[in-house]
Amino acid sequence: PGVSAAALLTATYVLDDASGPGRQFDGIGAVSGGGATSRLLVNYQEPYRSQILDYLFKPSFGASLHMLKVEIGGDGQSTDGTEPSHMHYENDENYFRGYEWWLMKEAKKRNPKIKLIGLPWTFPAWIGKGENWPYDYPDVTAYYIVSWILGAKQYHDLDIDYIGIWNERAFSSKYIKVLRQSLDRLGLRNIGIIAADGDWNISKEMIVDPYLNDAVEVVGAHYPGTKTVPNALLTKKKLWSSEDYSTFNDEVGAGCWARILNQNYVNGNMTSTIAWNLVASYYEELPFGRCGLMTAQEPWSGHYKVEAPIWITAHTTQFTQPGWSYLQVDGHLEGGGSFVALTDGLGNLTIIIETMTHNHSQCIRPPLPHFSVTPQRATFYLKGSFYMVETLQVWHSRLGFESGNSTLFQQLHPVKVWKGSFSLDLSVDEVYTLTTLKTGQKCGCPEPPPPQPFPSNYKDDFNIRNPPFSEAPNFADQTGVFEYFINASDPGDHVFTLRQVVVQRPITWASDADQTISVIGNFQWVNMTVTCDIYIEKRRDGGVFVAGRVDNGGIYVRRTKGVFFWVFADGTYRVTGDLAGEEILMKGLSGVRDNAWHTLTLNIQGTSASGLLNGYPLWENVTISKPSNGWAAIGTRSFEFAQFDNFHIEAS
Ligand code: 147
Ligand code: CA
Repeated sequence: PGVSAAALLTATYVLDDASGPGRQFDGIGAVSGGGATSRLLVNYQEPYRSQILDYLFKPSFGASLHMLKVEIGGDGQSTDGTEPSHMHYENDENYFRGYEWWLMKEAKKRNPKIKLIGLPWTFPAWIGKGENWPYDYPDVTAYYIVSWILGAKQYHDLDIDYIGIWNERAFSSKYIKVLRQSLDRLGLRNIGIIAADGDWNISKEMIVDPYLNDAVEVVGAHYPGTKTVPNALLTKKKLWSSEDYSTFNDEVGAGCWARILNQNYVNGNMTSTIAWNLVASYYEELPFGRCGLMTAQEPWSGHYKVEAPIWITAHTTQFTQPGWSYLQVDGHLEGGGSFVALTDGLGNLTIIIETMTHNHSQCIRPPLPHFSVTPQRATFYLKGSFYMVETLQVWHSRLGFESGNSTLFQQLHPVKVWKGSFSLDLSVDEVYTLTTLKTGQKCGCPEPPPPQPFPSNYKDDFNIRNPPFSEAPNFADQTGVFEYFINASDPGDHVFTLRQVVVQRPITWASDADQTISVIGNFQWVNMTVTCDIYIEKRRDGGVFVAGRVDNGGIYVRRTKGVFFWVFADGTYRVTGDLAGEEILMKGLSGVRDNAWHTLTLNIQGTSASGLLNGYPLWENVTISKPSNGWAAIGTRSFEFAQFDNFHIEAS
């Protein structure tokens, strides 16, 4: 009495297919790699590994992704590690390295229609014949990429749908045309080229170069902030956000993802959005920790977490397919937020509405200009062939500010459509899907095991005859590539070892170190004893190390600090406080030789470190002030062959 309720903002929106559909929808996807983002996933035990894969790929189950983009490993650092190339050297070919082949097969097993995309971040050195550049010999680079595509088919029966150029680096028109010709000559006309996986600038060249324009099927931009540019529209090509998201996977990350999934089309005419990254399966302290749609970073415990972005994905993916079309609508809600409407052209209709607020939907980049969103009533009028729709299934999410107080992908009562119309009261930070499809599902699945720290007593003798993967569990290569190796003629007990195999600095994407390094364990470790048998292969100036309290990796690997115990083929040793070897804490003679096995032990307790060679003290009482904690690691002095065996760590 005396006070009237403020009128709720109300507005009407028309969905009509009478004048034909809008752009074709190409699917929602995610990236594995760029780099090494699925590294720890492969070592999960069953049934947990399959459960995780189901959440990502199984249709009508979880994220139900339409596309999987993978890195074409190039032996170089590509954000959270290196991924191995199928051609380390010019005359080398092996299509069983790394885990991307396996991941693509697991995705296809669950969804045979999933689209596959390959994109390189780095290339092995031989591609550039000495230059840190992949375009001087476009035929060589095209041969390298086409080999990957042919290998996918020949060894894994995988059909690649799209191929990229060079992630977020320069493109070369010449190379793109050569690649297109190489594909066409092999009868691979169906494989579309995405270019240039950076900004929109390639569209300017496409407009003036009809051959380049013909060669490119999709203009792909990264982190477009939901906007495109006039030149991109002028190409009349498909426009994609071919990498986006990269945001910590909490509720704000989910808000970011919900907003861009709709608004990349609404504001930017983009018909596909691809998340970096698929699943956060790398040590969390590496760069961009937990920036995946879900988290699976503990193969030793089996613990994983289906985060909110998975269910935000489901709002679109479970109710659309590549090949559907967007309806021509403006898509902006009057009270803020957006909607998209899609159809299969066979009478099905899916509407996805999001009302994310500014502070609840910021992505890592670009900066998000201010906007406001208020509660509102939306009335939709279905016209054309949708006038006949009688009911729509309703799926709903509301994001709170912490996990646990959100509603995620819940089915509500269907709405009745009365004479082509229905209304919905929208609050803020919500997602609604309204759809004619009845196939949506959210499982009440078993809980994964509880989290556990990395085992504090950990051993690997690398004695495995037919390893399922080329890399040993939990080792996360940060420069160089460490592979299982067999010394067929070894007389002793080093038949099965781990070997560093990158012998020339790759064509880099990030600042790889000048040394190779693979990290392992728990970043919180303070005190530890690391023991490893080592075998220097490079004569004269070869060298290897074992290390503890290693405090960095990924794109920051060059500035890694820690406690590094090195031995060199010239019979000397060093203790350094950094990977670069500039901060020398101790040095002397060791008697170590190349092409012989030795055992190194590094012991770090509190502020003191000591080292043993073949079980005998070599140095002691070296004072360590920082870093205070970090991973264990192994590595080499340069890009050189070296072997490691009987790795053992005891830590606390
Ligand atoms: C992207 C990379 O393509 C991914 O591999 C990963 O590193 C991801 C992490 O956010 O970032 O690279 C970008 C790096 C910097 C910018 C954009 C993309 N930037 O500063 O605009
Ligand atoms: Ca062994």
